Amino acid sequence: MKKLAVVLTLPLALGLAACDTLGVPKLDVSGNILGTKPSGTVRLTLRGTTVNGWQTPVLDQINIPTFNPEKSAYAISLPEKPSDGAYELLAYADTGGAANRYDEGETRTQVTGKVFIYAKDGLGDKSAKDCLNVKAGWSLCDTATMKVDQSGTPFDYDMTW
Ligand SMILES: [Ca+2]
Repeated sequence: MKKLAVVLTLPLALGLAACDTLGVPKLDVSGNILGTKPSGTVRLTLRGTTVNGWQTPVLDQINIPTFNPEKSAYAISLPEKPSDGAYELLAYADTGGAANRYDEGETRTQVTGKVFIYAKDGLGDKSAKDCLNVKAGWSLCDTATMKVDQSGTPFDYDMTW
C-alpha cells in the first residue's frame, strides 16, 4: 500500500454547475436522502474506512460542503486531491460531540455497502475489474462483491435515514 499523503488541500467551492429539472446542480455526487430526516443540522462527510485491501486514509473525515443538505435531494463536489483510500459518504445530524464532524452516537444514514475509492494514479492493472484494480481518480466500489460500480464522476448515490 502506498504511503498516504499527510497534507490535504480541499477545493471546497461548489462553483457553478448545470441544474437538473429539480433545480439541484449536477455535481460530482448527487442523489436523494430518503426517509425521515432527524432533528438537528444535517451535514455530509466523507469518512475514511477500511475495506479489503485498502487502509483507512490518514485523515479520517472530510466534511463536504453540500448543496441542499436539509432537503431530500443533495449534491456535492468531491475533494480533488484527497489521500488515496476508501471513503464512506454519509449524512448525519450534527447534534453532539465536535461541530462539523460525525461523532459516534449521532444519527446517521444507513450503511449502503458502497464506498468511494480515490487512487491518484490508479491501482493494480487499472482495468476497473475490481476494487483493487481501479482507474486513476474516484471510483464507486461495492464492498460485498469488491466490484467497481463506476469509474469517474458524476455518481448517483442515494442514502436512507
Ligand atoms: Ca458532531
